[in-house]
Amino acid sequence: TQEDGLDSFAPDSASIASSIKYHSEFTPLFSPGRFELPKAYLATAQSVQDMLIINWNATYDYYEKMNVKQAYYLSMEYLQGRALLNAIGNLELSGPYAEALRKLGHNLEDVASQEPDAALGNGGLGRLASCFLDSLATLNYPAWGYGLRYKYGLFKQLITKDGQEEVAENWLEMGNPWEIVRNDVSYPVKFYGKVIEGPDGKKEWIGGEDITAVAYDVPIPGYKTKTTINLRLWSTKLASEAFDLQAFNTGDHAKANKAQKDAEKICYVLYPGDESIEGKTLRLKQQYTLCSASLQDIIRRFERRSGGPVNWENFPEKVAVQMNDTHPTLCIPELIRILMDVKGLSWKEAWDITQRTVAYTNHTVLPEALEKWSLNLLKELLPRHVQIIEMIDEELIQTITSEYGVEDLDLLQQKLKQMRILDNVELPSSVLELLVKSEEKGPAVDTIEETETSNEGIKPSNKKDELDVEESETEEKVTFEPDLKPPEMVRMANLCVVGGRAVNGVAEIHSEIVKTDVFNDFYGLWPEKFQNKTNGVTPRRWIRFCNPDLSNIITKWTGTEDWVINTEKLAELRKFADNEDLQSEWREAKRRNKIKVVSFLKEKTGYLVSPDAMFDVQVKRIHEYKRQLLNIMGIVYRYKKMKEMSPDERKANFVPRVCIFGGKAFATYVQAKRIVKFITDVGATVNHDPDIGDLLKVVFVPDYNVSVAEVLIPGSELSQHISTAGMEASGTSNMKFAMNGCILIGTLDGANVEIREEVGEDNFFLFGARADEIAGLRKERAEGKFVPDPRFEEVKAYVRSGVFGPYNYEELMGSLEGNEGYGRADYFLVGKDFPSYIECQEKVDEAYRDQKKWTKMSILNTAGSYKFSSDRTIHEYARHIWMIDPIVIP
Ligand code: DL6
Repeated sequence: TQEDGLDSFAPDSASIASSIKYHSEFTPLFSPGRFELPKAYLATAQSVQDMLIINWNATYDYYEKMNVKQAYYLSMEYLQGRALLNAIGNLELSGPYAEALRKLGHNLEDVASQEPDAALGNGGLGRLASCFLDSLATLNYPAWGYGLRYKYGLFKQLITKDGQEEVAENWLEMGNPWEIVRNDVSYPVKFYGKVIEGPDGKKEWIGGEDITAVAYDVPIPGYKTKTTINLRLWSTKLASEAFDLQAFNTGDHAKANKAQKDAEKICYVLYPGDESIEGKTLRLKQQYTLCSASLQDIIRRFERRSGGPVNWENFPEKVAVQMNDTHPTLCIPELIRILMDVKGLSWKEAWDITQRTVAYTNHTVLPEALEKWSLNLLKELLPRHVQIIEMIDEELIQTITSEYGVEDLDLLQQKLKQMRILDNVELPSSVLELLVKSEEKGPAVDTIEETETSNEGIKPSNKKDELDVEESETEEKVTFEPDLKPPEMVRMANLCVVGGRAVNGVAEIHSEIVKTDVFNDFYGLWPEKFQNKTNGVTPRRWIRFCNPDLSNIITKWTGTEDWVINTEKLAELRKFADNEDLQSEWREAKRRNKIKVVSFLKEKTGYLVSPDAMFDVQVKRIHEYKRQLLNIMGIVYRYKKMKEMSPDERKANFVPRVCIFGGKAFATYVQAKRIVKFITDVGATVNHDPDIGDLLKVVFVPDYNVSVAEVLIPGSELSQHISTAGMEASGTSNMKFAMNGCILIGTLDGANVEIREEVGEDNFFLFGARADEIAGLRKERAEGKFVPDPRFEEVKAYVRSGVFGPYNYEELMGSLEGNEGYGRADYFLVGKDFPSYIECQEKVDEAYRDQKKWTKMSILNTAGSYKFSSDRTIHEYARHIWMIDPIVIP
């Protein structure tokens, strides 16, 4: 069996210690003869990497030999976090490594804490990609990840008296022992230039700027298996022949260096600011680099494995490409370009192969996050791709026209307007003629209308612009004179839906919204394309390794460690939920984890909190739709009520709480940064208030990342997932918290809906409006019919009274009211959900007072979380979208 295979190679602590010592001799950077923590970390990591490389080679060789069908996951983000404990855990070598390091004078945890987080992602989307890699390897699926090797990870967040500040996170400063630079694997990537047509009609893209993408491979080990897959990250540099030696030699060093820097900067940072044209260009260059280098690599592998003459028809039988959101959309025209222009296939063949190869996952319904790019910018940067996109658009126009016919011209025009890939671009003459002909018999042809303004890229920026964008959709349709023509745009999501063989949402409710709202027209055309794949998280990192205490208890009570792979076994805990022994072991484990959180908070924030209080946590990106503002307004209400009571009343009425927040606001998202400032100001007041003491503490943990989550989640008791219903696609931290026996307070949104079904409605604190009520409630608000709850008014007035310091909260409070200049009134319905939220929080206090009841709820959360393993999700992708089978490495 695989496990026997692993056992026979399993090194003991003595051989591990000698490997670590060997590497410490050859680890650069640190003084010889000394074996301090940073050096111990690098040497330990290198000794682990040796083992990973052996398995990684074996995996790769076997795939090559068997010519398996492989899935390729293309993602701009991977939030890998730290690798050391995860790798030795998956190799089942945690014990021997701990012992080896002890012999060498170190503790494994201290050594592991030296590792910087690999934070090549922004939030849930990137962490999902990383969980998927772990599951793919664990389940022996032949699959790889492709991404970019950003020089700087997501920014480091500092919390100062002014709120959030961002500084660059140089995660590669000490070198990265987990990567292998592959100077033997590199590809040219072209930008700009022009397209010429040969005598045979063949198109050639020439001139422009050429850079080189170099592969950096990161082995990803599976749990208890030899399978070790690859995460291939591209880094960019100047093609060596492109260095301007003449300029350099004549002393124009700046000129010679510029091209070099321009090439390298593509991989400097994730999501560079895109307000400027330079920023937009850079983002587009990043996306194209990922797509072009990855596809060239995939195609080269396909050709090599074909072994003889290549049958391109077979490409989709060997390759499945998954686009993680719309960032890798350029895969579609790039695959077509290579097949047509380089491999000589016809348009029809290339388009057919592409549609059978790529698939698209949608991760958001927020209109501002559905990417659109300026057609002009694309034409300049990728002229050949625009020609291909135009061909796809024409093909789509024909499909729409034959689907809806010309009987109802208004309907046809509306569908074309909504569904076309090219927005605000004139229809091809053939269709225009058709419309004009029909118009002679019936209604008039519409000219271009403005429904939306330019809104490119993922733009978590100042929401005020976004509000303005949305509002324009409800305005009267305007016919533009030619000189006021709205910008011509390419809608990437539409291109993904048209080009993809499958389109999936990431939780049941989200996939329904995708079908009935976001892509409803496409669903009408191709219902068979649409699927749901509810997200999941890896139980290895998110229980087994981050919560060893709870893991041991689960293993003891389920009688096996199998649950780490077969999470259905967790459900067996249900039958012991009332058992007093399990309950007391469960509570003790939670308390030990809370004590770890206490030291962590002290170290990171200086605040000392009591482990006897309830730990109430909201950690996620800061965004208005996630409603950290609702949480903190609820806390302010609690604080105000406490202040109004006598000390005895206070104690009798409130369960002591530590309210913990963490998360980053996108650097240009002004409103999110105001929310961070507000939370920290409330903390500064409440935490120093002698009347309150341990009854209430509010702590903002700076620089939230994967490692911080690994400490906080096991020690949490209540966690908040309180987005405006219909706006959170899924959420994945909700799954991690439930797995770790934390009870959720939340709305019926994203995966909350399914979590509540699984853990039981009595074990989930539900409040707030449902998704199908939101549109009506917004309308009611806009019409001035909403009557706010007096308790909400009281809280706003309290904040405005200056209790929390001199900062001007007018903008923040005003946004909850829709005053002049704040856009739509309380778009995220904080005021509407506030009463049911604070009433639900009273129920939370009541439940917590009964510790037996609470512990039972906690056990039932872990027991009911089995569905949310990313193993289940990956099996579903493999079977329903990629059509790949597991293959065990002999
Ligand atoms: O699917 C992973 C994750 C979901 O759990 C979150 O609900 C969703 O917000 C997130 N989406 C994104 C894409 N955002 N944009 N743009 O990060 O995906």
